[in-house]
Amino acid sequence: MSFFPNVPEIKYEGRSSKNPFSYKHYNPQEVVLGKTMEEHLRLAVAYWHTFNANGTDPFGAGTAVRSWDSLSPLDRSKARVEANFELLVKLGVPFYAFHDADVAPEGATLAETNKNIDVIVAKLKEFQQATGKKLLWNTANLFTNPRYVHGASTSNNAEVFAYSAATIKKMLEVGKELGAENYVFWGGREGYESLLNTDMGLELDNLARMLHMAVDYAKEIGFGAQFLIEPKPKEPTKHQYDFDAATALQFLQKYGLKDYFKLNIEANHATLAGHTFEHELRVARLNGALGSIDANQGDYLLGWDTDEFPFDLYSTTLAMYEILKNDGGIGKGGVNFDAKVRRTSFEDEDLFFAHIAGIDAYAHGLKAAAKLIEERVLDGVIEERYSSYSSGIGADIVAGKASLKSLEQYVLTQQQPIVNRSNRLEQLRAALNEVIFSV
Ligand code: XUL
Ligand code: CO
Repeated sequence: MSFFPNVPEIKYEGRSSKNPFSYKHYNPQEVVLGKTMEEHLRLAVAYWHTFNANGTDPFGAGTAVRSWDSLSPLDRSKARVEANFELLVKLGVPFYAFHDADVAPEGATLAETNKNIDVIVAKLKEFQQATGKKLLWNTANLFTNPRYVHGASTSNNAEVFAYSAATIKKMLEVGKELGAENYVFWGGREGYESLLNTDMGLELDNLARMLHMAVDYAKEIGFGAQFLIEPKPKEPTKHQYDFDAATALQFLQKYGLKDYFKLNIEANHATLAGHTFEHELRVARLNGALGSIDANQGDYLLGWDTDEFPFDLYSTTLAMYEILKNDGGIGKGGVNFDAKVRRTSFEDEDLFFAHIAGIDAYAHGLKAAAKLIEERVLDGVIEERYSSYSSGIGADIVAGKASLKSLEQYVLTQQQPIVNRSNRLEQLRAALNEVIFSV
């Protein structure tokens, strides 16, 4: 049975194609800087947005009607598994990602929930084997159920901490069973509403305790996935502890967790934190912690996480630039479309058009970023801009040969006034435009 009978397999047809069911830029086997596009991007579909979201917002009901909606909970979950793999095959996307709550209905007890999960995991495994599709990452949803009202690992209620631990344990086992390449921790409700009633020290210590327990258990069961923290500054929590890349890295460092975690950087979370996506990727990269990305984009006119499919070529180009500059590229991570169709795009086909748009935006960004690197458009400018550190007093500073005293001596002996040079940023931006237009 087909869930998307009107959708053909999406192939690369190039720029001149007028077929909306085709890629204009994503050509999986095309080699860019020594690797195929498929290898560079490691594309993934996010289960929750694609198979669970139906367009509800705080003011209105769902607008999308899917064929599985009328089924009983467990049958609905089974149908979604089949729809997931049909979509992956038709899009030619190699990976997917999910939370426990996305794939199986929650039962009345933990034991019942785990039983439901086992039924679905067996089906996921069967379909993975039949199609060759893989799990980029899985995670535990520790934010939807009302028990997480005060947080999960950072709840004031130790019973909730315990329930969270049991849920994470199960999802680590599921990750192992399905061969997940990564495991994500997004602290949706790990934060606080008001400092007036919050023991921030205890909450942060407890968050670290939970992550250490997860590291230990993964070792115990031989689950070799890369662990990832996904920073976000707020929403749903007013202040989230993993605010941004720098904050998450400081936390990992302080609690002796840095060796076990990298970061999953999401575009819309970056902008909510007041950063660009490329800023967050640069911070992660410079700290050896660029693990994976959640590819989407926000709306600069709105202050919340709109999770739109990415179409901004500046952002995808500069994101891919950071990934290409990263040692090993995206590594075990991937480009996961943590993105949802707009509420007004409620037809099944929109799920395909949205992924095609996002995938082509990233393929275009990859080609533009490769050209920026090959032609040294930015490297050349940066090398020249910092050239004062390659010789003379600058070289001494970099080599650690200078002190306040020696630098004072140097300044006192200089006859000429200091001369600065223009940044010519507008010229550089025009050069970037040219590269994006040209690929
Ligand atoms: C929420 C978000 C999550 C994580 C996984 O903003 O991005 O879906 O990616 O829990
Ligand atoms: Co995300």
